[in-house]
Amino acid sequence: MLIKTDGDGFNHPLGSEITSQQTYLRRRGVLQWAGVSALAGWSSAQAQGNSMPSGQLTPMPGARSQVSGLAIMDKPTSYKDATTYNNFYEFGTDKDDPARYAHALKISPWSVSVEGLVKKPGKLALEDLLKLAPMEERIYRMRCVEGWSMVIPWVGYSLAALIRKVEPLGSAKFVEFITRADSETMPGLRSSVIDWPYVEGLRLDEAQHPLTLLAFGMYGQVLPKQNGAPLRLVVPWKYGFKSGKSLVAIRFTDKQPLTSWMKSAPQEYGFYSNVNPNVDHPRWSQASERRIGEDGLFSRKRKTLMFNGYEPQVGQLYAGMDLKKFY
Ligand SMILES: Nc1nc2c(c(=O)[nH]1)N[C@H]1C(S)=C(S)[C@@H](COP(=O)(O)O)O[C@H]1N2
Ligand SMILES: [Mo]
Repeated sequence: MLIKTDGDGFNHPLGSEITSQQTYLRRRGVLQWAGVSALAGWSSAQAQGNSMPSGQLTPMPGARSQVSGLAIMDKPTSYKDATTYNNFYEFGTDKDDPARYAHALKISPWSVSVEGLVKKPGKLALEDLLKLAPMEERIYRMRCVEGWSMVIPWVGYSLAALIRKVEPLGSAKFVEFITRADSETMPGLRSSVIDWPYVEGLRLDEAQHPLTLLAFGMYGQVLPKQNGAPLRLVVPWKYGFKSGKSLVAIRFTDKQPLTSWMKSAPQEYGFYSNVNPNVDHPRWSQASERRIGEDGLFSRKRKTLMFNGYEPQVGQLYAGMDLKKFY
């Protein structure tokens, strides 16, 4: 499989260019999105799927994030690469499968069920989730365990806002994330690489960390389906697979969840999966990475940073832990 890159062409608005008018725009965007029924807009954008955000998906601007330490110098990955080189095994294991097949995913209506050890369990409609906190734009590094990385301007808000709202009980220690599994629309479910649905998990304090993002958009528009529409997790200091796409349930538990990747290959994928250049995958080094659109097809030029560069913000979460053991 070849990666075609167009190198430049990044021109979405920076947080600083976004004015308070965007509050109006955002509301309008929300309504448009909620109103998308046959999702024709999604499929035509899907078919093009290539250049810049084409303007065919509903705009979803975000205000400059208030979370500190987010300014990074890295150049954002082109929209084309970010939307055509994907891992979304529900649609197949090739990098271009999600862009080809995810158009079939039905995202309206959508709701997320909040379950387990919380005072306020229940189903939250997407429309309500969109209004739960102000949308922020956050440019995060994303590093896949396979050794490539991207830089993506996400739009969303801290998962902590949702967690506060549902009021976890004192006994809640972990959060499990369950994603959509629909054999009608997801050809990948025929394969048994993963015990579907795709399940991920975090410790409660990791889930509450301000960097942990509940994302609804990217590049100033709603998420394309191949990137996890209508909402996904983004945990920037962990390997990409911790960031579950197309979430349908969030469950608070007192036991460490058994995630899909732990089930399928426990020696290779641990619960924590923090980006760590000092702990190699059993089959390959994690010391460096290839930035999509920047490096040659097979060369890895960048040194991988501890916690993907977010050590100042998240290092404390792991103080005293042996990260070789808790990989
Ligand atoms: N539901 C679901 N979520 C998923 C995956 C998946 O296969 N299914 N793949 C993960 C992996 S391995 C990566 S690297 C990221 C990729 O996100 P992106 O395609 O938006 O860059 O999504 C993660 N979330
Ligand atoms: Mo990944």
